[in-house]
Amino acid sequence: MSVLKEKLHQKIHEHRPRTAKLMKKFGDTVVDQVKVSQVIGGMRGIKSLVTDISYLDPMEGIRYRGFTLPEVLEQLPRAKDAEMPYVEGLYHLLLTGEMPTKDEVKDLIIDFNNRRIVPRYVWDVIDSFPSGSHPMAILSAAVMSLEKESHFNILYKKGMSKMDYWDSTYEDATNLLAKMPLIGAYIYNKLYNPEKGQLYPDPTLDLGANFAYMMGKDKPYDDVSRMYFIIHADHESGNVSAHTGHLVASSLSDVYYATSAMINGLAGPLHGLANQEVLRWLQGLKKQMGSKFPTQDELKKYVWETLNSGQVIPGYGHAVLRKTDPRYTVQRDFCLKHMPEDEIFKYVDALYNVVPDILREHGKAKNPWPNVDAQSGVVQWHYGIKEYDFYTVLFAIGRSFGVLSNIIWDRALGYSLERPKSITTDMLEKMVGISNELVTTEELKTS
Ligand code: NMX
Ligand code: MLT
Repeated sequence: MSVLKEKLHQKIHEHRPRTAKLMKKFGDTVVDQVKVSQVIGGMRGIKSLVTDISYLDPMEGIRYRGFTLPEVLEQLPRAKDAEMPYVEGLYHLLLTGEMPTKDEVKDLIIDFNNRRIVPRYVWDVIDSFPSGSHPMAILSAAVMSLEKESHFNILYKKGMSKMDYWDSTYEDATNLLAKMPLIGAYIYNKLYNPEKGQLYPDPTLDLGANFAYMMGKDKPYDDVSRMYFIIHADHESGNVSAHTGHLVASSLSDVYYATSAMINGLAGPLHGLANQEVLRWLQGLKKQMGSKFPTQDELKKYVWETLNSGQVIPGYGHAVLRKTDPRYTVQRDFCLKHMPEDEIFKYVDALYNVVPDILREHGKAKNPWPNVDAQSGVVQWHYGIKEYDFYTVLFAIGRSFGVLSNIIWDRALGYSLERPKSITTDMLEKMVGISNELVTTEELKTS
């Protein structure tokens, strides 16, 4: 058993009685109440999931296992010449709640390297996609094609005990995580850099550096990859991708089904795809401006035009956050250090000075501040990844670390099949004491 797996085993053993006690002794204690607006409005804010991997405070932003992002980036072990820590160390932190030692990370890097080999048929699946396919669709299918490798499924069919579910889930999850960057890089090269041909990983490199190598990028793209995968890893359990992964896995579908599903959820423009939308929207502005940098008034006009045509401002707003996303700030600090003169970065910064006030004046968005996606495409663009359709694939590789860590713990703690209850509109109307009479727009305006 690897060092990480042994530690995880111990943590699971210690944690199980806590969950069992809550269920047995306090199962009837009320945690939350549900309003009509929440039932209709995407269940916003209802406390109905448990995870210890991360917690999102609306004002402070994300904490992984109690650590803020700056603390995570500062305290996780890193290579001698690196600015950003090893992604493998993050996996240790998410799974165990403890910062790993350098030796523990080294052990894990070797373990990941041993699990990297991607079967030939996955390349065939990717190669068979028609041109014009979105990279997220290809990624989802590539992950799905690996399903037959699932240890969990083999052991389930043999009658594995519930107490052991976490073990083969850990094996499947770690195998998949080790392969994800290779699959991502292969998709990129296949779509946008076909002359590169077959790709071979460098066995001496950690996950982030190897991804940079496979993308054909020099330093500091290794640090960009590490930063990118780490900051996108988790955002507690209720976001669409994490929740989808958890939901699908709750039926004991294996991690390949669950990860493919989470990728599909991430591919929506209100979620992970917003990072490509930001770049598309910025390019629209740049096209209008030609070689001239926009004035504040020109920026304001562009933002209002987008809103008045019924579209959202990509990269702004959030379902939970009510302040600037710390993931935005981490990337902004990186940009200030490495690319302060980058033109697109200047656009993003200039927009930060006008968008929040406009969104407040517009009066709809509860959070006028930027989220992670407002900055992430800029960094990729700067390092030559200009095919912005690809950006959400990078988000997905990072997000897999959080989603899969959660699924391993779901299995360890025996979390139930997810199955909330739905009701009809008639029932809702009866509950609030109205019948389904015709409602006029006038009545709604005055109420
Ligand atoms: N631009 C314009 N309108 C907005 C924006 C925005 N950036 N954000 C929210 N609104 C609108 C929203 O469409 C809704 O309008 P309506 O009443 O007509 O349906 C209203 O404001 C209230 O929405 P909120 O309660 O503030 O936001 P909600 O929790 O429903 O949605 C997002 C959250 C993230 C989906 C929303 O802010 C949005 O669409 N942002 C732009 C897309 C984006 O950046 N998504 C990425 C989120 C982060 N991620 O990586 O997943
Ligand atoms: C995420 O990282 O999942 C997004 O910020 C969306 C969310 O938290 O709802």
